[in-house]
Amino acid sequence: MNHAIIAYIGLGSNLAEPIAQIHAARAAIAQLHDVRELAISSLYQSVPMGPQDQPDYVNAVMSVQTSLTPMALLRALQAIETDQGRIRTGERWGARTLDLDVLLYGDQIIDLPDLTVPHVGISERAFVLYPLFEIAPQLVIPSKGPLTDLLAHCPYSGLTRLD
Ligand code: A4P
Ligand code: MG
Repeated sequence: MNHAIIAYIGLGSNLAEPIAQIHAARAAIAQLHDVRELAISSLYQSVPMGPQDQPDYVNAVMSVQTSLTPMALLRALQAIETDQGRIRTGERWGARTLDLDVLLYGDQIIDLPDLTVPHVGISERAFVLYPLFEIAPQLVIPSKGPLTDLLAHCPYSGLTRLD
């Protein structure tokens, strides 16, 4: 792969057998053209952020090496969401079979109409930071600082490690 970048992807599901959804998504990502899986965290059960009248989530974070552009990676992830039955209701933070977020793309800061990287919620979300720490403890997040500093301000609450 030429010009490969390390990207981090957040996986989340709270409908239709979330654990199976996450496993299927991981396999689909690993099979994308010009994407190679590097690592995946444990799965975590987490209480919903946002509306509370929805099931708990299962979350994980995966690192990949890729030569796709950031937008091509986003589009490929959205196609996997659609394949796995994601219906976009328009409700903010509503329940979904699968949510795939581009958390980080190398050390790049991206501010496009359809793509903000680092992902906007990254620094406050325990269900992102703790799985990320498992696979990249030394990580420094562009414009936000060392992952360990973010973790120090993010309580491990509402999270249960599965496996
Ligand atoms: N978009 C911009 N930047 C990105 C990026 N870095 N990665 C745009 C992915 N997408 C990005 O996303 C809306 C738009 O964000 C897309 O069109 C894309 O161009 P979406 O997936 O259609 O909608 P969404 O996921 O409902 O909205 P949003 O704001 O991305 O929600 P989040 O932040 O993904 O939160 N609670 C727990 N415990 N665990 C969860 O995983 N997830 C959510 C959704 C709510 N509560 C949760 C969890
Ligand atoms: Mg999303």
